[in-house]
Amino acid sequence: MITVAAEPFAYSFPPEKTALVVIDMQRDFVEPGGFGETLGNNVALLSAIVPTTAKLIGLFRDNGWTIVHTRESHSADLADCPPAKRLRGSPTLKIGDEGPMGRILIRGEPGNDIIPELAPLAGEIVIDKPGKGAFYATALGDILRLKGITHLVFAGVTTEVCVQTTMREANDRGYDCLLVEDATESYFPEFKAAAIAMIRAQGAIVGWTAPFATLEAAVREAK
Ligand code: TIU
Repeated sequence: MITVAAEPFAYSFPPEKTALVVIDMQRDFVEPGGFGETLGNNVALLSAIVPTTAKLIGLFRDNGWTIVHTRESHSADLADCPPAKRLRGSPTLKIGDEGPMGRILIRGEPGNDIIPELAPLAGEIVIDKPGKGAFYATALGDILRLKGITHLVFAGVTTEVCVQTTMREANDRGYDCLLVEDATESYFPEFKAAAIAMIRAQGAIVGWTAPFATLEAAVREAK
């Protein structure tokens, strides 16, 4: 077991039964012209976590631990996109419309690619998810069960939307979850802070949180 000086108290994980889950670090959310910007957000805020997230992925790669990447995406015919999602609000472009990086939030389009700095390597698991949570309408739960995974470490965007939704889904399924604070970001800094606070409140009601350096130090000390 590796024990991290996390909040609200120590988080222990068996690395061979732990997966890193990197949520939706795709061009749609991080780069101008994608889904995030069509919703009215300043996407520049999200780039700040890329170097730390790359180090986190590197830590798992160097140790041969399981890595999962997710993408929020829909099929080209929009069969898995509820009209309620597509029609919500007043986006400048709707899901499926042609944008500067191809059709918005559609699987296989350039905008749906994970950003090059964090691109998955062969053998890493990539989950295409139509919802905010990565367990809904995907094979993620089955894949983790077959691999005997019991603990999940989370990174990605956005903290209070897809990251928090997936952590809550995972928590209800019995996984012990750690969120890496400086490897997750929101378009709304106050929502990121609130999400971190509510995840670890009430004795880690949803899970634990820690900065990357604290996780890295724990891994180093365990060697
Ligand atoms: N809009 C927003 O903050 N997030 C999403 O729509 N998806 C994810 O968080 N990935």
